[in-house]
Amino acid sequence: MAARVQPLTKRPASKRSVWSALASDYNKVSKLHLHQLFAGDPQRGERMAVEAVGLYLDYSKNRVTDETLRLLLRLADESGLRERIDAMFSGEKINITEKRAVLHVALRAPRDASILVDGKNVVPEVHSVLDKMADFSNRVRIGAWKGHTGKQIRNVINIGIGGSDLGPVMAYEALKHYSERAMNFRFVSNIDGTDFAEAVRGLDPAETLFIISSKTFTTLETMTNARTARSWSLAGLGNDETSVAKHFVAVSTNAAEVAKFGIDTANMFVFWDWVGGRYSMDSAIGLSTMVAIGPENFRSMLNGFHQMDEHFRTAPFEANLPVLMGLLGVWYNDFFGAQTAAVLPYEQYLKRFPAYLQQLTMESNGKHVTLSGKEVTRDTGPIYWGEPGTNGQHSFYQLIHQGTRLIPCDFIAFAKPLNPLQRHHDLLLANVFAQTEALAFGKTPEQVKAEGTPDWLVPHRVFEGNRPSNTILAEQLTPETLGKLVALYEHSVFTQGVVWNIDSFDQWGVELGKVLAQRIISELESPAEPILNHDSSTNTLVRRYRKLKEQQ
Ligand code: G6Q
Repeated sequence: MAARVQPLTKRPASKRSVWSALASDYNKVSKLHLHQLFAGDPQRGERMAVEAVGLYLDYSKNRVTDETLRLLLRLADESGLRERIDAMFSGEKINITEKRAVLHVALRAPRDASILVDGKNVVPEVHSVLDKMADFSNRVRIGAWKGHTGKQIRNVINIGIGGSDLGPVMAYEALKHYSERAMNFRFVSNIDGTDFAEAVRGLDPAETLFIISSKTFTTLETMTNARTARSWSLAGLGNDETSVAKHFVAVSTNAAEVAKFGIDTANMFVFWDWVGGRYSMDSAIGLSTMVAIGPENFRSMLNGFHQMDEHFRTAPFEANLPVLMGLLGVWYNDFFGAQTAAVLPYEQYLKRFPAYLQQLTMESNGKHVTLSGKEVTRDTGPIYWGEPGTNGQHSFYQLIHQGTRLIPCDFIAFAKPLNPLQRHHDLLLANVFAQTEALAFGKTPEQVKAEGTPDWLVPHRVFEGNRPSNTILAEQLTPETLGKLVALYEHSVFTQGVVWNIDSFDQWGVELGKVLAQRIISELESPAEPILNHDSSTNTLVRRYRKLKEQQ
């Protein structure tokens, strides 16, 4: 199982030498300004760019020299990245703490591919689920799948949380342009009753289909919302239990729990334990996406994912988009001490992309021990955040431009708009290019003075620049492009996880949250005053809540 993982943990000696070489390089490079790097190399903007599978990555506005890149690539080699990529793609159980293969790449493998897990080719099963999803989606979209009273389904509500929610929401928003506009798509995740109440507001239960998405089918939030949905649906359909079959379908790995909940397993779409929650938007968890955009568009999204997978698997590291982005992230995280990274899509449809990436990156690489359980010696995953441009420019960009922290940014833009209106798109793109330019080159006191600024105001209007960014430019936001973009970040996260020698595919911190509340629930709900054995703060909060609740 861990045949290829084990030796990596025994490799620190050579890896240490490249870390120290990078540390000395940092001492030199951190004193250089991007305007010097550009002035010294007029071709830099063309040289430090890679185009692959239709995505253009300009990484020239990063605080690196050729030597830095050479060392970072050596770091990747010495971390065993090539072997780890092969291990992932060949179904080895690289998620060692859960003893699982990590095969989201199999979800988008072509029909004739063969990927073995425990000696069994999983690709035929992947495609048989996709076919079942396509048949179901088509029937719902054309109105052949009718509700209990014979009405057509007009509303689809996905109930799920975390990986069973963020991907579907992000993909629906990102691909809304391609969606069936005669239908409504809503998403319920929070256990806060408001989420459900607002999602069903104004909807007719006879026209509403719920997709209960949960890998385990035991998650408190999802099961609570699913039960509430069941009551809401039954109440609107004459409390006829047979209506459940027409208004509820499940996406899960756990058939027993699905049946226990009362959903016919014929209406269940499966996936597998080798698909991590945050890597599952292209599995059956994407059912709401497929209903929204149709099977053909969904398949073209999978094709986009697959193209990036193949690029990652085969391209030399120096021309490999996820590898380069991952390594640049390590450079800022571990040498410049950057604590965060901003993702700034200049595309309104990608408004949920930063939230999606927060889970992908932070749940994957927010780890403090190595694969062998030892405390890490470097900082791991940075905090990801962002908002779509240009809105962010009118709020937090101030800190990126003139604050005291270094925040590496990814700018994402598309050449062709999906909604071409007058000059909007040129103005949008002018902002992207202007921002990356201003961040890199800033404005000197001399330039500020030359504009006629009074001396006392000059320091306030100076921009020191030297603030790094990547620019990702693609032709247009299509299902295929979205697949490429998500896979780009998935593999960039993987690259970083390999360098840090951590398990990017477990999530014990999330598991903890799933059990923590259990003990307190009964203390909040018990009619008799409970005996509390928490700390004094928690005990007081519990008592205060009980008292306030009684006063209602
Ligand atoms: C993702 C995490 C987590 C998970 C949710 C929902 O990688 O494991 O976000 O997706 O906790 O879990 P279920 O799908 O099992 O309900």
